[in-house]
Amino acid sequence: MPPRLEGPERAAALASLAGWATVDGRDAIHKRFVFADFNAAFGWMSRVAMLAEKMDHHPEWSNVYRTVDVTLSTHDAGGLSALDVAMARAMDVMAG
Ligand code: H2B
Repeated sequence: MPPRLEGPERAAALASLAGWATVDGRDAIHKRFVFADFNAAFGWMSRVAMLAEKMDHHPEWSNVYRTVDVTLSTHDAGGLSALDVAMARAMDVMAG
């Protein structure tokens, strides 16, 4: 498990992510994805789920119709790590 991101490395990683915001009260990031419809949302979740298994790194997320709220944090590290940044980037790419 990678260490928590800190200092300038953390700031640079956060600045490089579009639409992701830090979460109040914990070291995590959040983004709301809104898709065309439920099928697009759930299809994306399925593809992300397969990647998450491959990475052994899993999002906290919830889905309502075409909206998916995602929070990323590395539980084993107690905060944000490079794995969360990699997962955030992959999610953005997969969302198109
Ligand atoms: N996902 C996330 N987001 N953080 C973790 O620390 C984590 C995980 N740890 N998925 C993995 C699974 C760990 O529990 C297993 C045992 O490798």
